[in-house]
Amino acid sequence: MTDLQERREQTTTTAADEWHQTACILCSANCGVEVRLDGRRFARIRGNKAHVGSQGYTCEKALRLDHYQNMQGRLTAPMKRLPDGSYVEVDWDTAIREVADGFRGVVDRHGGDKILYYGGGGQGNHLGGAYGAATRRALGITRRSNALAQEKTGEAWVEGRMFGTHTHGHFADAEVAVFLGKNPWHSHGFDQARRVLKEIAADESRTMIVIDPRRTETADLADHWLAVKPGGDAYLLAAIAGALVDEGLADTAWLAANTTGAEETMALFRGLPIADLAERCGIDEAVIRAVARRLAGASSVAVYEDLGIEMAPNSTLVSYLQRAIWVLVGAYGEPGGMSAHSSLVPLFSYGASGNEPTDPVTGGPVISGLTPCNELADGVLSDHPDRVRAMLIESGNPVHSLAESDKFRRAMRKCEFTVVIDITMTETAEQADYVLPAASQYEKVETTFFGVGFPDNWACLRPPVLEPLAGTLPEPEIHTRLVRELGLLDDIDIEGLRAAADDGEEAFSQAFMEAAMSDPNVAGIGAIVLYETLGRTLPAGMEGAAALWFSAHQVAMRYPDAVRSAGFEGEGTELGAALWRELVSNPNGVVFTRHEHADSWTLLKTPDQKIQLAIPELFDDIRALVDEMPEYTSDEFPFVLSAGERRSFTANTIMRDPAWRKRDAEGALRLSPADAASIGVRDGDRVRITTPGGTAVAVAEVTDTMMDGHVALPNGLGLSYAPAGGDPELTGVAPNELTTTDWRDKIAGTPWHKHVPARLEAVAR
Ligand SMILES: Nc1nc2c(c(=O)[nH]1)N[C@H]1C(S)=C(S)[C@@H](COP(=O)(O)OP(=O)(O)OC[C@H]3O[C@@H](n4cnc5c(=O)[nH]c(N)nc54)[C@H](O)[C@@H]3O)O[C@H]1N2
Ligand SMILES: Nc1nc2c(c(=O)[nH]1)N[C@H]1C(S)=C(S)[C@@H](COP(=O)(O)OP(=O)(O)OC[C@H]3O[C@@H](n4cnc5c(=O)[nH]c(N)nc54)[C@H](O)[C@@H]3O)O[C@H]1N2
Ligand code: SF4
Ligand SMILES: [Mo]
Repeated sequence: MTDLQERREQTTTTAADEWHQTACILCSANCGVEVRLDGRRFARIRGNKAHVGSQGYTCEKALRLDHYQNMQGRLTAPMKRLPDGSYVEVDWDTAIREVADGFRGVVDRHGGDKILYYGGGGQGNHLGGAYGAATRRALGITRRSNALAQEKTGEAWVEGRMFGTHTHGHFADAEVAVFLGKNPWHSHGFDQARRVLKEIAADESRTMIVIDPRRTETADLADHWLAVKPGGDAYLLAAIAGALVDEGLADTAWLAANTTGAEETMALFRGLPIADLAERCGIDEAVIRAVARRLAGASSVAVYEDLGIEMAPNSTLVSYLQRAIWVLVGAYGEPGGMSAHSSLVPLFSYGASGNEPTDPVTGGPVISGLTPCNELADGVLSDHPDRVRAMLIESGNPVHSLAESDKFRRAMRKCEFTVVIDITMTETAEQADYVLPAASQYEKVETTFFGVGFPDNWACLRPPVLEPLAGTLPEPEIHTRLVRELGLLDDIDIEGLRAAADDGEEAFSQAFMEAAMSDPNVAGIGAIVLYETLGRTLPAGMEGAAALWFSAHQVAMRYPDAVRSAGFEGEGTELGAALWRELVSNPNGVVFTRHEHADSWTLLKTPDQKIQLAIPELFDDIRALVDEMPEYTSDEFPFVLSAGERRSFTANTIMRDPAWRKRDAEGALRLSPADAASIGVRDGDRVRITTPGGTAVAVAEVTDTMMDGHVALPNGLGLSYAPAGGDPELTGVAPNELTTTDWRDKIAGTPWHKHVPARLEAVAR
């Protein structure tokens, strides 16, 4: 038995006293956990101390993961929609044949570019998307989108122009940490967030700055909580940038050496009316100047922006302004500061930055290959000849998660052919022509590509804890069957490659490279060729890891020194092979690159490997900030609703069973005491919320953490769920029944979900 098989034996034994290493899939942190089984139940769950990133840390949510794994309503057979809207079970062979035929028909009638591929991964499952790429290739699908195109595309638009790549802060070591529209106490986003936040708060030499209208749990730990008016961030940040330049705090020598465009950018900020901007955003000028000085005086500054600005007015502009600020103070490339990083599999490509194509139907910018989510449904519902006619959706729930749920529902029904791959009958699956049941994230090998660490970056390939539930298949198998049915494997010498794989990695590597050179299809559907060949030599359950073989070799080729510093030995393909072996056999995760700080500069992808501080396309918008700040509220809709807050017991739509929530059972509408009094509601009363998009009733939570005029609903509520033996029940408000697709950023098309005008009324008791 090989070492690998031995480890696999150890991790799949079902002895009740055995701990299985896996990860929490409820947010991007993917903390390592260990579970003990009782049959198929997760009897005990604890943090995995040996995990490379989380080192035993978890938040309260991980302990409730049995509600995911053992939810009611798991699909156990492919479902086919009948003309009356009901579903019948079909066997897998029939489903694969009919799905392949259905898509082939759309390709014949309209072309593969009229099919939309949506999703590809949630918080903890990104392997399926790697195989989905092969199905896209097989069908000629070029249109893509996923949740990133309703949050991070504005940021990517900015980062592509400034750095040509993604940057991230090292909060564990930062002297000054800034959270901008981000509540890491609940939403995490970096390893061991609460531990890090508490450390910063306890250390007098370090400073935490939180910019958020709500006094969040993170704000409570901050040295400076800037309670910005909702939507006022552009004004606040312009004022900080203005103060930096005014007071001569910009690091001009550093800027001259490391950036281009600094002078024109400083000229733009010089002389901005700081007092006026301060008044508009609701923050004292003295506080703004104090923050500017603190940033300028710090040895390291790390900044995290998130949905509070990415889903609010001026979102792309704010993404730029915050970066301009930390570049002005020279906060790039220092230990504890901001840096580019390596990736096992990059989530974004920046190749077209500055020259983004537009969607042929909606005209929106296609950033990193993604059509803006807010334009998808409108495009389908239009009569444009190039509109999308079919959809393949996997591991995403766009009917629930995208603006104006009903519009997406109608768009799906208007399509000629729609297929959803999910583990259960979601709001989106309920509109599909076929639903293919996937194995859960604990029933197959999985990983996340969210890793953004620097100087060390890690990845964790988790072996399955359980066999797939009967009737379900892991995505790699589903895509392989589809691609095979589409005939793409017919001309590839799978047997020959399999034989090479049996002869060992070196033989396989050579045979695969030769095959890829002689037939472009081999590379095009590479994940599936790897799955069918190398994958078959991996221990049972690990086949789906095969797609990462290529990624491991690529990382080793791109960053050989950093991979060697991380402890791997060898040159060329030996180095990649060493990394691959460790990845596929270490369930505690692997540090795959260990960089020098100087690498921050070589990792930049700008033509001159300097930071491009100026984005002239945004300069007019910055000049316009001297005008009045627009008010989006009115007499009809006097409140600003943040539709989709992260809380203790929210996890997008991954957790459907409402019983997983230990508090805030229905997901309350939070509002300030003064606002509650003004509409005559008390804690626990019902409130009707009306927006331009719709209306809903929520339970009220009166809290002095909310600013007057600002109210918030949680994200991920309003899911239907049938408890064992019971009828389906809807708990809480689905936020996108209240949003509209036109309410969005003019640059990236990202929604303004944090800033929805709303009216509130007490519902009679
Ligand atoms: N518990 C939990 N954690 C999660 C998730 C989850 O569902 N549940 N989802 C994960 C995902 S997919 C993501 S993208 C992240 C998101 O993580 P976050 O962005 O941190 O989460 P939110 O609570 O949606 O928004 C952050 C803050 O924005 C503030 N805000 C509202 N309006 C404004 C404004 O105008 N300006 C500023 N500056 N702030 C404003 C809100 O008060 C809120 O505190 O969380 C991840 N982590
Ligand atoms: N109004 C409003 N809307 C929002 C937000 C907000 O704050 N406000 N937040 C937005 C953000 S930041 C995000 S990231 C999105 C998230 O929304 P989506 O991108 O739609 O993702 P999830 O809700 O995580 O849905 C994941 C789906 O994957 C399914 N699933 C779970 N495990 C597996 C598996 O192993 N295989 C397959 N095939 N499927 C699986 C689940 O059942 C679920 O249907 O929501 C967005 N929508
Ligand atoms: S929800 Fe996020 S932070 Fe909490 S345990 Fe899971 S992965 Fe870790
Ligand atoms: Mo997200």
